[in-house]
Amino acid sequence: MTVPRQVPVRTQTSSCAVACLLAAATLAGVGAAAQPSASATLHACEGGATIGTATFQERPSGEGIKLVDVEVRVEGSAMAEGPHAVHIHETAACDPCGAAQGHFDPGPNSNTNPDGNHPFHSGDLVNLVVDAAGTGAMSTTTSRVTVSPGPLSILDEDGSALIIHVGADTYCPEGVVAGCAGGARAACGIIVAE
Ligand SMILES: [Cu+2]
Repeated sequence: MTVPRQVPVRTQTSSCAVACLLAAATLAGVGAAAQPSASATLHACEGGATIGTATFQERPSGEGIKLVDVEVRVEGSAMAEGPHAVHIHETAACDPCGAAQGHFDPGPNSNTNPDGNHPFHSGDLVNLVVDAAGTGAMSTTTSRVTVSPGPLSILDEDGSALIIHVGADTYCPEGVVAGCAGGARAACGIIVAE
């Protein structure tokens, strides 16, 4: 009677020891390489005040596809209440905000035209909703871009910028309609590797 009881106890202790070692190794960062990440400090297009941040955290999906978690936060009074289009634009330049050029859309069939190829660009994201106090947060995940090097990397030769627009992104359901991707630019941040 005693022996059968001891066997499961020893087994449990043994598996616990392995699990504890793995947990400790994970906590210490051993065996888990840091995933590529990037960030941008967002400035108002008029006046240049700092109004928020954007972060880009890459991670592998269960199938090994690269996913990027994007988080955007703004505060202050620079942004009007309501939804605002958010995109990754094709050039790391914000002075003026138009210097960020069109939407990030690499590849042999690239079409960075903001309204003319929307919402099909690689850099198209989702609306940021700002409250009456000027505070807003947006969180989304995209598989259209990567932070790590490669054909979809937002840290390519000329870099990229995150743009928040004055208007909402309608995602252009009617095709090419002026302003359907958010219209004028409200804020911009150059994306830099972390
Ligand atoms: Cu845009």
